[in-house]
Amino acid sequence: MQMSTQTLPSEAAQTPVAVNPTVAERKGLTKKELAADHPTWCPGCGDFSVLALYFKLLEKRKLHQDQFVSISGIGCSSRFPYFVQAHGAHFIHGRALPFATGIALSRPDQHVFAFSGDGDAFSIGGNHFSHTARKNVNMSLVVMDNQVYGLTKKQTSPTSPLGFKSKTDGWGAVDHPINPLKQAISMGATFVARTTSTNPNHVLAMMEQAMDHNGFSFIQCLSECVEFYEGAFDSANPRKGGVFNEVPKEHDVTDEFAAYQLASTPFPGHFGVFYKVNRPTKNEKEAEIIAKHRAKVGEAKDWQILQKTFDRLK
Ligand SMILES: Cc1ncc(C[n+]2csc(CCOP(=O)(O)OP(=O)(O)O)c2C)c(N)n1
Ligand code: SF4
Ligand SMILES: [Mg+2]
Repeated sequence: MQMSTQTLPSEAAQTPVAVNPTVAERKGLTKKELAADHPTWCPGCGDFSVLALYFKLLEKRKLHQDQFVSISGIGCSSRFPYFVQAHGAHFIHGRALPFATGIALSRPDQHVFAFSGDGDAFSIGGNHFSHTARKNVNMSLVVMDNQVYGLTKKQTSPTSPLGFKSKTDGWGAVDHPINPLKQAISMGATFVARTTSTNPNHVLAMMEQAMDHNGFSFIQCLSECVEFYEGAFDSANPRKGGVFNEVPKEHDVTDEFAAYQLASTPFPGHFGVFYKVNRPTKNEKEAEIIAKHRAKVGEAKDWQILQKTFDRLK
């Protein structure tokens, strides 16, 4: 068979794309250019704030549409990518992370942001949350935690507190809620932070740090569902008589045990970075294996290697 020397998209994806100088000189995008559609969330939903701060982050870091992707699962919060005028996908319920992993591993030129809800990330997608954390895939996950299933109109979620009355727990929730921070730390996430949508500067600061982290960065962002769990986070909001306690300055973010202990503080707990360490990412490990293998096959292109493999199977 005659083999063409054409470069396939997957081959181009192996090496970070050299930034075209004219592109580098481009001005950062504005919120107006980044906003795709008017969000269909209920007026007052906490998710509006997270979206506005994501636009701010993209504006501030001068990211263009060809440098990032936004991936989500299903839920009110997961509508997120619809509202961003850039590459993204609103994927299957609970499956944002495997989809995002595929992009992260094959497109090192992209920063991958995943957005999820507490049901999407910790219930149906709980296994993916654990495994993406332990694999340390290079991406940022923001979970808009409203402690309820919003889209499906008020079912108990894995973070709903004991006694929460919902359509699935008419007498009040009886199941012990999960603590996403403790779960992320114990599963091997290398960046774990907590914020709340009512503190915009803090949300932006956490998103920036998450984005700058090399590895799996996870942010639990409290984001009120005004329709089905109104007032859930008042005790964390000084404007509603609550307290916003930052992670103490003396906290050592590399101390796993200290992070775990701090994450055990009863609600409203602390806000900030709980844990941050450096560990080789899955991206780096796979790139190393590919580079080693590539050295053995000389200049052969991906599809030529694949063809050889198929030929051997004939
Ligand atoms: C496989 C599958 N199971 C169940 C559903 C129904 N469903 C859609 S969203 C959702 C829960 C959403 O809750 P959450 O992730 O907390 O997002 P929120 O709406 O609160 O932002 C459920 C159960 C679905 N779409 N797909
Ligand atoms: S139902 Fe709740 S989570 Fe969904 S858009 Fe309305 S306020 Fe937001
Ligand atoms: Mg929810």
